[in-house]
Amino acid sequence: MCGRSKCSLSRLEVVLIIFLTLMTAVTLVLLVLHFLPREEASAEDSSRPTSTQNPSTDGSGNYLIGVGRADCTGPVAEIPLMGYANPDQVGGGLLTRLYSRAFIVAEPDNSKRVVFVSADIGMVSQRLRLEVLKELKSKYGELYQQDNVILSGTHTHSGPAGYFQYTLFWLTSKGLIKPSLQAIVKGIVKSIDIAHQNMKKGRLFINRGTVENSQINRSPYSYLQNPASERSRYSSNTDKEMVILKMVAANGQELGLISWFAIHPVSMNNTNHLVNSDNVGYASYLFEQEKNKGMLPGEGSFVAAFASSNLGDVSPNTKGPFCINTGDSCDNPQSTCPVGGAKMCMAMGPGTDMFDSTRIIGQNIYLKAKEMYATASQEITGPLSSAHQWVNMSDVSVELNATHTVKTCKPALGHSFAAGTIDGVGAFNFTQGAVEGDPFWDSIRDQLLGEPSNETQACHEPKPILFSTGEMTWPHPWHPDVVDVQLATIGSLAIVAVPGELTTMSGRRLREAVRSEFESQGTSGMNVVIAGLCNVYTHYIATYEEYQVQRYEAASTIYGPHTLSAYIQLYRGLARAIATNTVQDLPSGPEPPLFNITSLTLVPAVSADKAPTNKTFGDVLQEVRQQYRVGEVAEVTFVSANPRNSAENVTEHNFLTVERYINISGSWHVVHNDASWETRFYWTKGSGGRSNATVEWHIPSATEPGTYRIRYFGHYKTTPLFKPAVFYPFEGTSSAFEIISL
Ligand SMILES: *[C@@H]1O[C@H](CO)[C@@H](O)[C@H](O)[C@H]1NC(C)=O
Ligand SMILES: *[C@@H]1O[C@H](CO)[C@@H](O)[C@H](O)[C@H]1NC(C)=O
Ligand SMILES: *[C@@H]1O[C@H](CO)[C@@H](O)[C@H](O)[C@H]1NC(C)=O
Ligand SMILES: *[C@@H]1O[C@H](CO)[C@@H](O)[C@H](O)[C@H]1NC(C)=O
Ligand SMILES: *[C@@H]1O[C@H](CO)[C@@H](O)[C@H](O)[C@H]1NC(C)=O
Ligand SMILES: *[C@@H]1O[C@H](CO)[C@@H](O)[C@H](O)[C@H]1NC(C)=O
Ligand SMILES: *[C@@H]1O[C@H](CO)[C@@H](O)[C@H](O)[C@H]1NC(C)=O
Ligand SMILES: *[C@@H]1O[C@H](CO)[C@@H](O)[C@H](O)[C@H]1NC(C)=O
Ligand SMILES: *[C@@H]1O[C@H](CO)[C@@H](O)[C@H](O)[C@H]1NC(C)=O
Ligand SMILES: CC(=O)N[C@H]1CO[C@H](CO)[C@@H](O)[C@@H]1O
Repeated sequence: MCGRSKCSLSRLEVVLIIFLTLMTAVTLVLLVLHFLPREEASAEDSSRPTSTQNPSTDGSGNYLIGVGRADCTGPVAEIPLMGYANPDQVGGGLLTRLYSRAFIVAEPDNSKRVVFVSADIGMVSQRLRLEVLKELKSKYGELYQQDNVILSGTHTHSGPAGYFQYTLFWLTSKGLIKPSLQAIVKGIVKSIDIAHQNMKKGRLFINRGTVENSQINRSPYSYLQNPASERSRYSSNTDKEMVILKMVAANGQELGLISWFAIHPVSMNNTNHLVNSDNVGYASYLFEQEKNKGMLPGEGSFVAAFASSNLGDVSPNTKGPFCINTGDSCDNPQSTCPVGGAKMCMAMGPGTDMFDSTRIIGQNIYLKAKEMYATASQEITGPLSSAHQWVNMSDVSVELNATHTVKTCKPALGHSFAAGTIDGVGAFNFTQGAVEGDPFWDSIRDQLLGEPSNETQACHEPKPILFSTGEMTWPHPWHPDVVDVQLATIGSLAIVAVPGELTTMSGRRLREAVRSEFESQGTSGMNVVIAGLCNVYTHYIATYEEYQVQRYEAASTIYGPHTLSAYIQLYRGLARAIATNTVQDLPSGPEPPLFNITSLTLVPAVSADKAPTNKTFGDVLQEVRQQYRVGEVAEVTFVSANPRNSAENVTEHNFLTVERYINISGSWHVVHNDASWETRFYWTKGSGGRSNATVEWHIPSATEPGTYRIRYFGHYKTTPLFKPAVFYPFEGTSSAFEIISL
């Protein structure tokens, strides 16, 4: 290999080697995030005075409330999907659109406001947040800033990657992909714009309930490391509690809801290529379809967000882990199989396939939220507040007690990170629970990336370091030092915005610490929820005890064994500042950096599109049948162009419609679009710029008999000599077909 000062030309090669090593040797970068909710402490919580019961007698609202939803899907083909870090898992079409959902709550005199955004993306990155805040500043001045805007990702593992500036994520995204980043920035800002324009007097209600049969703990062996006395306070090793916030205008109009529930949106597994919002996105879809009657998905004013919480160790794949080769259970401390090792140990969902599992889990969550929404009666009243700090997480001293002070570490990932999880396995022979390094991989690592310093190794004990990312700075730092800690309160509701994935027990400890901090400052009965995947991504946060056994979540707790203790101390500080009205005295901390990232990417450039001889774009290659029954799949294939053209050319593009013929008017009426759960858009690339689009309509049982057709909309690209590329819209239409009754 080249010395750093010599041969800068081959640095690209070095990056590629590192990249390929990372991607294949370690299909690991399971940027698996978590969601989180809160739960069992609920018996105790609900007995508390959650809010003062003094609904305004004149019927006017306690707050000004605005809600908004905007598309943030981005390019649906050829871009790596964010989550499993599987280099083969790139976009190849669309199942459901991705949305940013924004909620603004302001005091009635408009003096203070809080913005909560839940976006159907893997996680919020620092790059994304900085760009959103910059846009907001140019539009709204000081109104929306880092302290009162919370950005949370749902943690779907089926959204486009490419919106990261730290090198580890940059590599696994195959670069910084501007159309991907821009789609999310625009979508988030637009959802906030819509909410901002819609603000009206209204009231907030909170409710809690238990969602059954939808989660398992995917690291139960880690959970068992927590003290028995602590575990005995809870009836389950996952938080089954869902918290919802219902929003209603003073005139009675239903505005929307936010739900916080801890579940990984990994019902769609790492073989999926269709962009979609997974189980929690499907819950949003069902709720919005129910409230926005007669509207197409993505339309209508009611906004329902199913946001992430302490989902770090929570899987939706409720059948549990089995060896896919032998059928044995692999629910063991290393999640390994007798034959084939850890690679064979996978958990599957309750359904017949991943689509079915997504549907079942999404529907469970939706039905519970619907019930809780209908019965929510506990009103939230009182002032708003928000506190925010930037913190160098590599450098936090934590006072455990009067005699012991410990420190966080520079970021590093352990060997078990490369093992992945039962929701998405890694590669090679990495296993979970490794407390010793593997000389083979360590020596490859040392040659390629450099040896971790003794100081960092000691700091992360007992984690055997695979990647000492905090000591890797070329071409930019591999992991963040500076992270956001943020807390917002709306009356008795406290939203803890966490930059990562807390495990179940980590979430319980953090909520309890924040609640008791408020209490000790004289503010009792706070409803504390954890919002996950907020503001900047830092992988996982396991408890100190869980950290000792180094399963995936612990190996991915990047600031070392005391990461959770550090966060607890920091969030207590924010709670204290809010409770004592001293937020303005909090030091703002070191500003996060904005790197000048190269536009170099490994994603193929979009070439000019070509139609087969004697065909044109939108021509039908494979027709529908003449007749279908409900429950069947209508399918049509068109001459297509790269769907990335449509993301470049227009911000919100719809790829397809299913239309019904209305006899009386003699016109076609759209019944589904590309955001519909019932439709799937597959794109397959051929050679020489040729490609096909196949649209499937999984005909739901409620479909009325009649005459239907399917249409497809795209943009093709031509590259005239010496001129910029031109994009032309085109469309295709299937033959009409009949749906006949059974
Ligand atoms: C993903 O789900 C499909 C079913 O939809 C299944 O056939 C496949 O084995 C699963 N793959 C993994 C890696 O879980
Ligand atoms: C964060 O702290 C570490 C350890 O003290 C230090 O090396 C690093 O430069 C700091 N980073 C920033 C951005 O201040
Ligand atoms: C302080 O914490 C350390 C580390 O957990 C523990 O060993 C020690 O006993 C504690 N001291 C007191 C006084 O609680
Ligand atoms: C993992 O694989 C490498 C290369 O095949 C081998 O040298 C190493 O011993 C293996 N490690 C374990 C723990 O099996
Ligand atoms: C770590 O310490 C050992 C023994 O003190 C020393 O031989 C080795 O070079 C050190 N490694 C690094 C990376 O500093
Ligand atoms: C960013 O980097 C590019 C190429 O390395 C350079 O041309 C450009 O001037 C840099 N931009 C800024 C704002 O530093
Ligand atoms: C294209 O159309 C022309 C004229 O109709 C015909 O002669 C030719 O055979 C067609 N080519 C193909 C590949 O179908
Ligand atoms: C549609 O209208 C035509 C002409 O009015 C009529 O003949 C036909 O039966 C109608 N079809 C249906 C399905 O109602
Ligand atoms: C497109 O569809 C045609 C007709 O079904 C088929 O012959 C061709 O191989 C397909 N091309 C691709 C890239 O899938
Ligand atoms: C929104 C947008 O940019 N639309 C453009 C897509 O491409 C066609 C053809 O180049 C333009 O006419 C549109 O304005």
